[in-house]
Amino acid sequence: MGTGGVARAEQTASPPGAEEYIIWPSDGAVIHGGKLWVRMGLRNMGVCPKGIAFPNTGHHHLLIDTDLPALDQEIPSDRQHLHFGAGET
Ligand SMILES: [Cu+2]
Repeated sequence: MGTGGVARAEQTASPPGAEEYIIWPSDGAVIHGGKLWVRMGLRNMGVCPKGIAFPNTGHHHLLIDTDLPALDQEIPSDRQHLHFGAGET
């Protein structure tokens, strides 16, 4: 998806014990230079592309320096709301 689009927040439950976490950078880290790799982890759940109905899977949205939108609202797709709808990890 290009910039300026939106993604609908899906209302599906995570499986018991599912845990999403960020390995790097650490919470509160300040990154200078504008480019970085984010290392994400996921336990007890799988990743798949947006729109694929497969049990216990989903895809990532990474929010940077912004507040979490209301979960019943569309999630923007822009420089502060990165959408990994192809199932990128
Ligand atoms: Cu999405």
